[in-house]
Amino acid sequence: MTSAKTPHSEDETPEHYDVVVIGAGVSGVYALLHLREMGLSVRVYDGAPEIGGTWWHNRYPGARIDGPSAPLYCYTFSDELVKEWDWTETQVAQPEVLAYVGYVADRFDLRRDIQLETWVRNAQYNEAAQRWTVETSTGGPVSAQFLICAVGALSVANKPNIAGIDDFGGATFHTGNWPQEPVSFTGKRVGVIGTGSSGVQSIPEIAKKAEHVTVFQRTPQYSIPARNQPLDPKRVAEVRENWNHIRSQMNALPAPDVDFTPFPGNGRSAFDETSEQRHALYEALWEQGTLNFVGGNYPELLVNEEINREVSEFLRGKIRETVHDPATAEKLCPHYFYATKRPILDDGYYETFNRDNVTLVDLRQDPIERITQTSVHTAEEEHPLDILVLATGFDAITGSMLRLDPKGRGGVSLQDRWESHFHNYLGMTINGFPNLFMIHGPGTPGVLYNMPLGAELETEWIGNFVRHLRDQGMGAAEPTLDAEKSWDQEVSELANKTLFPRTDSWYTGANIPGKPRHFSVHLGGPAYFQRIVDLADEGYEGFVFEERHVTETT
Ligand code: N01
Repeated sequence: MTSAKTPHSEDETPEHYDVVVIGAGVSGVYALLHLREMGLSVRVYDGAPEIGGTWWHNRYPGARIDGPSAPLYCYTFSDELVKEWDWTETQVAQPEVLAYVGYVADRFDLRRDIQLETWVRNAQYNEAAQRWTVETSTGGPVSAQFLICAVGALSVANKPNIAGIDDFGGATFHTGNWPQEPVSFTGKRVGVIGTGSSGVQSIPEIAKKAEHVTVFQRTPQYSIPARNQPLDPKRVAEVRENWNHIRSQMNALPAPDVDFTPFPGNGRSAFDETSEQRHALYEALWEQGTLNFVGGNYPELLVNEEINREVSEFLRGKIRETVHDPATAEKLCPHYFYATKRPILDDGYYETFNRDNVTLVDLRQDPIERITQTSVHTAEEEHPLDILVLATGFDAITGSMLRLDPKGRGGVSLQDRWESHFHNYLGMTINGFPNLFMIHGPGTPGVLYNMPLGAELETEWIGNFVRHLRDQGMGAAEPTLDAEKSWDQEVSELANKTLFPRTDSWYTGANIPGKPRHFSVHLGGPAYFQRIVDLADEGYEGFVFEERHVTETT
């Protein structure tokens, strides 16, 4: 199927590929593997010095998988891979996940098509050639018929706009851009701003080393024990033996009853059980820990205020039981609907506030006024610090596409197209940007799905789309504006059945000042993937195909 010039000779300018993939994280690595196996010529660029994407950059202390437990957070496409790779714990730590992605790259000989330490500076659609021209930080332009943006849903670090933040004279680290060299906290006074997943994972680890940790908390968060433990060899053997069945189950979870809730939970209605029975379930799920606190809960959890309030109160009770000082415990108690922000798993987070060397500052009562060379000044106090950790999250889901800012038809930039709304179709394609695909873009289940599996399924769909386009003798395709509108409606309708849009979170863009507010995750889960497969089978409704009008290597 390869139709491009040989991509590796150095005297060709520009080099031509079938596909350029931007990003060598979990998604980009699989995109290369799959599309290359289809016979396409593929080049991958990544700005980092190693592959791994989010697992390369987020190497702060305590970083570990807080999603599906090992061995289920993994690529699913290869039986051999499942048999070869030995995960050690249920909630695997960052270095091990990074090593896994590296292993996959070596195992499938992917590195020769990945160019690291190379930032894509510009990506421009050439209408006459029906190709993308890509300029990078390290060489001449390259051209590709298809552009795959595997740029990460959580990649653009959010640096808070706090007066004086650049004046701080000590070391400042963002959890999402953690340095490669080890950071020593020993004997240091450390301030951590932010108490999302990254803050909750890192604070207990930093507190074990630092002289003192001051936690600056704007919104308290619910967190469930991760209950991390060594992986049981019996469980590993069982998974390996039954991998085909498990893989099919992973993508065939109980179909969501989208008229009621996109989250099937345990399938038992909370209203069919007594208060005692419900509390026994919450207690059992708490003991078990992990994200099963959500998955094993009642289907009403994310759609019914009353049940959500009951669960939220149960979790506040756990905080009050754990934290010795009642005033600190109250400050740590959240009041939003549980799980409408990304659920967090922790290893001793609330217990950390019982330590003598940890202080909690509630920014809602005592806001930060400015940062100086030596201190964070809140309204009530000066907090002298040696190290400032910004666990302040990301311009999520859309930020990395906007940073890339591809230019589509007529030179229109994505920043202009998305100025007030993140228009797209299926979460993967954008009108005016032919032959461009996003993985885990806004409007996919992405961040609320098993991300490696989601990346595989999206990539396979994109591969089939490319094959179809070429088989039909077409040169380009893009979605219609109407298709984008109806997709947007579908994403919003699903979200509006739930409590999600009622909470300020990075799912809605509310964490970034000035960002258009929109709940950008498709809540269909497995139904989304069935939907896009059906759409392909039925002839790609919603897309306009343009005949090929030039040779592909022009
Ligand atoms: O970011 P967040 P994160 N002044 O946005 C606060 C994934 N992840 O990096 O809630 C003061 O959740 C902000 O306060 P508020 C996971 O999906 C995965 O922790 O906006 N505070 C919040 O407390 C996760 O959800 C793993 O009021 C400010 C915090 O900073 C996602 O990444 C590990 C502020 C940001 O929390 C993001 O998590 C870690 C300001 N100006 C993360 N601005 C895995 O292990 C922001 N905050 C797989």
